[in-house]
Amino acid sequence: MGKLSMAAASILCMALAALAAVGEAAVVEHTFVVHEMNETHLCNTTKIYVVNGQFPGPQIDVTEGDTVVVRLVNRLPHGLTIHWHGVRQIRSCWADGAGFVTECPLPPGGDHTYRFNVTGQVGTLWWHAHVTCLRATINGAIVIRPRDGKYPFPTPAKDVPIIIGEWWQLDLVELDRRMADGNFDDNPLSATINGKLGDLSNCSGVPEESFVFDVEPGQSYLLRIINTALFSEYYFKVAGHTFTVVGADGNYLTPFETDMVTVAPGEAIDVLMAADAPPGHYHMIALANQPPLPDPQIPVFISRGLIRYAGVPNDNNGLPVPVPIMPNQHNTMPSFYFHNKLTGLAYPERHRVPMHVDERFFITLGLGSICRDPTKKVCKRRRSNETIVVATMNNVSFHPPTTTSLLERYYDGTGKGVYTEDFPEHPPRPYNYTDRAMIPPGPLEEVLEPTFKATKLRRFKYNTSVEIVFQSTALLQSDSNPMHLHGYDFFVLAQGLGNFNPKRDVYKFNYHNPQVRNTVQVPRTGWAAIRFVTDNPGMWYLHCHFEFHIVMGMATAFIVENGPTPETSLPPPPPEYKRCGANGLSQP
Ligand SMILES: *[C@@H]1O[C@H](CO)[C@@H](O)[C@H](O)[C@H]1NC(C)=O
Ligand SMILES: *[C@@H]1O[C@H](CO)[C@@H](O)[C@H](O)[C@H]1NC(C)=O
Ligand SMILES: *[C@@H]1O[C@H](CO)[C@@H](O)[C@H](O)[C@H]1NC(C)=O
Ligand SMILES: *[C@@H]1O[C@H](CO)[C@@H](O)[C@H](O)[C@H]1NC(C)=O
Ligand SMILES: *[C@@H]1O[C@H](CO)[C@@H](O)[C@H](O)[C@H]1NC(C)=O
Ligand SMILES: *[C@@H]1O[C@H](CO)[C@@H](O)[C@H](O)[C@H]1NC(C)=O
Ligand SMILES: *[C@@H]1O[C@H](CO)[C@@H](O)[C@H](O)[C@H]1NC(C)=O
Ligand SMILES: *[C@@H]1O[C@H](CO)[C@@H](O)[C@H](O)[C@H]1NC(C)=O
Ligand SMILES: [Cu+2]
Repeated sequence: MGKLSMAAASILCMALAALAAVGEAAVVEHTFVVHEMNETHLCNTTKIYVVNGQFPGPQIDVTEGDTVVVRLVNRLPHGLTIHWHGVRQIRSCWADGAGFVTECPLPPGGDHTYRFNVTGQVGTLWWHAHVTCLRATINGAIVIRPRDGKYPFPTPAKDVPIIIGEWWQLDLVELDRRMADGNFDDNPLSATINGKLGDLSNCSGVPEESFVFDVEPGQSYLLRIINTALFSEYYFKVAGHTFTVVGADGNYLTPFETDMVTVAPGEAIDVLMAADAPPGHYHMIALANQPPLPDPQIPVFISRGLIRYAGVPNDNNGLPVPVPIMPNQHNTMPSFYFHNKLTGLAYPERHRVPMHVDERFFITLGLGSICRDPTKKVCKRRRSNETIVVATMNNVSFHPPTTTSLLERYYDGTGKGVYTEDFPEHPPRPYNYTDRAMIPPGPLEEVLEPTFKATKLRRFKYNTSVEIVFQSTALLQSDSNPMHLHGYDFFVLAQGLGNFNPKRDVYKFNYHNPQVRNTVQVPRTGWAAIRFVTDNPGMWYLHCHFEFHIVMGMATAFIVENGPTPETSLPPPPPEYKRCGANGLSQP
């Protein structure tokens, strides 16, 4: 889409939304045709996978309470599912779209209809492919507007998605294969903002196109910042402007002022930006952060865009265009400070934190290795080619099924031999989780590194209050971990650096106005505590949203049993649901 038609389209969306808001709940219908497309960046034509010829894909605009119906037509040579990231899917787990967890991928040539309601959520969510790495280009925003048209902040003149992503030259299916083999040396070529690499990238001096956003002086804009990247957390700034953070993951936040937003893969952050600077042009920048050495290093990923005030000539009156001053890419502390400042906008009836805990988990997140030869338990470790590097939760690396879906097995009562229900409540042995001496070439990791693959899930009775403390470890690397739970929003009670200490740290828990999220960025060498009540029956994927971590096994799934009534139970699969095995549904 051109710059102008982009702007025109968002104005049209606004107008339609305003009309819809006054009416009854609507059915919002889309057809997503997924196909291959050639796109050229940096003098190289690459085959990518897209929906309806768009990267990022089409935006889904709804008003809270609407029903969404998406017909998915698969014209790829690969299997495919689409996940509606953050949509609570209350009693509609069948439509969650998690490959091999809630359904088998739709085979090439197939079509499939997803139908679900968007209830009790307002703000920004998104959708993406949920098999292999296809989500790098198969993704888009879900914008949910309030039914009464009222925001708990001044109504913005316009809203715009800021979809931060990556441009890959490597075929995404090939990338997935390589990551599953423990190889995480592949990198994207560049960061993108709304699909644009930006003018800091060029080939033979010809700069790449930048994302451009046109503003009117004095107006206020709602930026819906979504991180769809496979790899990195991003810092986002606009020169000469500050933001008021007002929402995240389809929930409102207590507004606060900042000049920088941090957004991890899976997160969606809503901010207001007032066009209150002297009229001119201003650069925006999205910059990926990463831990410093001795962690494995990636190149600098950056995309630069532009804010243009109306009435300012194209040459910005001959003045230089201000560039925001970004933090050092190796400094991950701004992420911790940003996430630590978020609190929920208290709605007493909906957002009451359960004060008791029925089941308590302490879950370590890290890497490990298994022997390449599956018959061996002993092999040369430390990234030798006798091992495959995997990712773990409580020292279990998730092994997803490849020909069946966990939800169907659970529903049919045929889970035996496919999964067990003994995902551990705590790591098998305590160690100093955040000791950076475990990062190679450190001496400490060798005894802790061996691990194993298994399909260990956990089953909960309906209406169980669950608390999880996630602990990011420094085992082989010291990454943060954006943990995402399907089918739920949870309270983020607290986060901290170092090892979680229950005696000291429970006093930090915020029971008054915690943020309500579907993704929590567990800080690098730190922890985060969440709580939720199992009020939505089904099979719900819990995983890190760094793609290499999920492919390598940093995942599990929670089974939530039916409650006592039909209103608290998962209905049978809807007629449009396609069972594994039917119509050749199985592997990609
Ligand atoms: C992409 O380009 C290749 C090589 O020129 C061509 O064979 C292929 O048909 C193109 N694919 C599409 C979808 O246009
Ligand atoms: C979605 O909403 C419609 C209309 O209110 C209702 O008939 C339907 O049962 C709902 N579906 C689910 C899964 O709750
Ligand atoms: C172009 O991209 C392909 C992968 O699609 C890669 O193999 C090749 O090396 C790239 N060429 C250049 C000049 O970067
Ligand atoms: C092109 O990129 C190179 C290296 O990234 C940079 O040094 C050069 O200034 C850029 N040229 C243009 C015209 O942007
Ligand atoms: C593993 O690495 C060694 C030494 O670099 C090499 O000789 C051997 O062929 C490799 N084995 C495999 C299975 O790649
Ligand atoms: C854990 O490791 C960190 C970093 O090396 C160190 O500062 C801390 O003292 C260690 N804690 C314990 C209990 O050994
Ligand atoms: C994980 O379990 C393996 C045994 O399966 C053990 O050797 C290893 O030390 C454990 N690692 C951690 C971090 O607990
Ligand atoms: C859920 O459990 C709480 C107490 O733990 C109880 O007060 C409430 O009535 C239960 N709700 C349902 C729907 O079972
Ligand atoms: Cu992770």
